[in-house]
Amino acid sequence: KDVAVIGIPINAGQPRQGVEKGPAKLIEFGLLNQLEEMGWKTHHTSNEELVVKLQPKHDPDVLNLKQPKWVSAVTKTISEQVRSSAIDGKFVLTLGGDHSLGLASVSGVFAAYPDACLIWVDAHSDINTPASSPSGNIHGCPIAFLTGIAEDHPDFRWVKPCLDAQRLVYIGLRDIDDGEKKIIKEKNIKAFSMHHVDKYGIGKVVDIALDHVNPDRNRPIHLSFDVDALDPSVAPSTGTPVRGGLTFREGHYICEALAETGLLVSADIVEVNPDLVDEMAAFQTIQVGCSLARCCLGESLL
Ligand code: DIR
Ligand code: MN
Ligand code: MN
Ligand code: MN
Repeated sequence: KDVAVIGIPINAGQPRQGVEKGPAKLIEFGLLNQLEEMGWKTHHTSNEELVVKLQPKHDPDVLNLKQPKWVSAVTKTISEQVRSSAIDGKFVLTLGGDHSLGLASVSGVFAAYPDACLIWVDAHSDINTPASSPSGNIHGCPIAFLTGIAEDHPDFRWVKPCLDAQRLVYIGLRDIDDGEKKIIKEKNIKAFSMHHVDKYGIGKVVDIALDHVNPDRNRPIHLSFDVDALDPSVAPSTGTPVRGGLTFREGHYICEALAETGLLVSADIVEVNPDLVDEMAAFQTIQVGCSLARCCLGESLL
């Protein structure tokens, strides 16, 4: 049991400072020790110097996207770390950092496991194309590049369209742009909003989600968990909180149920911003981030 814990301390995919401190805070809180106590051998890479080193001097908007060169350089470089750790047979746990890092984790995991499927737990669908994005923030765009539906963009030509839209499922959505709604409809992407969580309950939602992306339960699974999927009362310190999110247990249930399949090969815990709200809120959010990560790695399985 080996886990590569890969920090991706990036904030360039969105406008709020502080999210780059998320990975270090999760580690400082004791995540590595916790995983070791569960019997995992941990291999940690913080990438702190790397992310700073890769910041270009000049990074103007290109085709509406903000700081494209920095996001591209970081995610491209770290996707290689993810790929090689996955090929090594390690569980890959990436810590964010903003959700533009999905470009690194999903590209890397799908290079190692081309038949994998993706479960994206988020208040947002992060499927804006450069043209549809109302903000220009790249954390709202990773899925558009990964599925190959984004318009050609000079900084993201390295991203292979590795993700079939039918191998993707969303859970927790409640704040989706009009352009994104259109894409989700057109591409017939399976999406469970909070309305569906209320209607069916989280147990049923995860079952149906898996039946869709992984009907024979034979595909490796990558989970990308944006902590803003959780209700802001559970995870307050995040850049774009939205009311009416997953409860503490619903969030943990998703991680536990995926771990229980034995097919989970990698997970992202992203958008923890310890500079937001206040110190208590930050502590609470970091604590939840650590416990979600532990559940992904099998804590609470009997
Ligand atoms: C919005 C917000 N859909 C955008 N996205 C967020 O900027 O594209 N993603 N907050 O996490
Ligand atoms: Mn997100
Ligand atoms: Mn985000
Ligand atoms: Mn989000």
